[in-house]
Amino acid sequence: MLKLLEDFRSRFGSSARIYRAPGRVNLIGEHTDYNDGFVMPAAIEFYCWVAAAPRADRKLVIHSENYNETVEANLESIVTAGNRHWANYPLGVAQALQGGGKRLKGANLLIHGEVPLGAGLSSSAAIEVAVGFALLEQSGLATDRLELARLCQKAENEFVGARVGIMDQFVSCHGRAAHALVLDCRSLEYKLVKLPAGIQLVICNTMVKHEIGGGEYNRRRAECEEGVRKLQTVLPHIRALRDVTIAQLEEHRGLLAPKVYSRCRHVVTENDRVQSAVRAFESGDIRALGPLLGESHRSLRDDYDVSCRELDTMVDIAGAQRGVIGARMTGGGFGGCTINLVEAGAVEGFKKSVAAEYRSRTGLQPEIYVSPASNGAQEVEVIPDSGAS
Ligand code: GAF
Repeated sequence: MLKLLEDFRSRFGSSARIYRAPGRVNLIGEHTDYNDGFVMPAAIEFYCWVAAAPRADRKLVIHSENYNETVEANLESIVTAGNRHWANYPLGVAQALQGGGKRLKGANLLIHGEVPLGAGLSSSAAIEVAVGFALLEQSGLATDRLELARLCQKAENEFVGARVGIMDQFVSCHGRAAHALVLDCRSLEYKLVKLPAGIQLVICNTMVKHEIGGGEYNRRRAECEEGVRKLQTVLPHIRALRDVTIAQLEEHRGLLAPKVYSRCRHVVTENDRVQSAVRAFESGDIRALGPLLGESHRSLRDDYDVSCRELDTMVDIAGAQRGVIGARMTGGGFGGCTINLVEAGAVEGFKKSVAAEYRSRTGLQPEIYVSPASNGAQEVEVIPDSGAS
């Protein structure tokens, strides 16, 4: 990250401190976070990096290396940078932090994101959390990670306009090397699950992102909310799909439109699968994860309807490879990536044959990443003589 410091000096004429926050891959528990349910993500070793130094005034000057563009804002009155503009993420976070009572100081920020964009690996949470962490530290304010995750989610909900759940921001703040998190998205209590040493997380990028994604995401949320409203007429105690059992859903199926029933069935069964996956990790029964990941994918494909041909093809190819414990789509869907649990000794062969077969079946060249689970947001000390890059 010496390069980021050098770039900062030539752009802003001063030294800087460096912060980073990771993207994530979700092992299981998809589209459950905004239903008060359970998720099992891990932070990955792809980060958004932020170099930051204070300013004497109350301005933010933010340069993105990825977009080669600078945006300025006045902390007294932050306004949107325009529809779908990258700067809405950092600006929204500044706004949310101040709205949460944090008096921020002016700062120069240089941002370098290495989480692949639009791949479902949460480049947006990474930039939000990295900027939020940097702004708090630069302003001399204590960083409460739970509060930071909540405010970053608020920024994305209200400033960017995407009704995402808390999973991505939470794991970008709380990730732990070599572990996945099991998060209860209602209480926001979590525990760490150690990932077995002989298993690697292999992420296959289909290299497609279908445009319908954003609108469909909000539509799925609305369908879940409709399911809850209808079920509340007979189950008044429920607050979210998290509170519904599969037996209750089947009993009251007649109250729901067929599509809404399917959406609810995905969420209810997916929450159960997360619990089964926790037991499999904790008891060391890693093989049990295979069927759970497979069922999760089919449920997302058939009941929740958020997969696509490329994701299905990638999962299908992976399932036939040697040393694969399990495979499924990961993240919001409509393209993006799959997560594959692969025995360490089989990873090189897996990468080669999956890439070749995916290319021949789709005409697309996939990217395949192998990432250990990483730590959440932190300041990074750069020691000039260490050869750190
Ligand atoms: C996206 C959202 F940002 C998350 O909150 C979550 O809902 C996920 O899709 C689906 O599990 O990443």
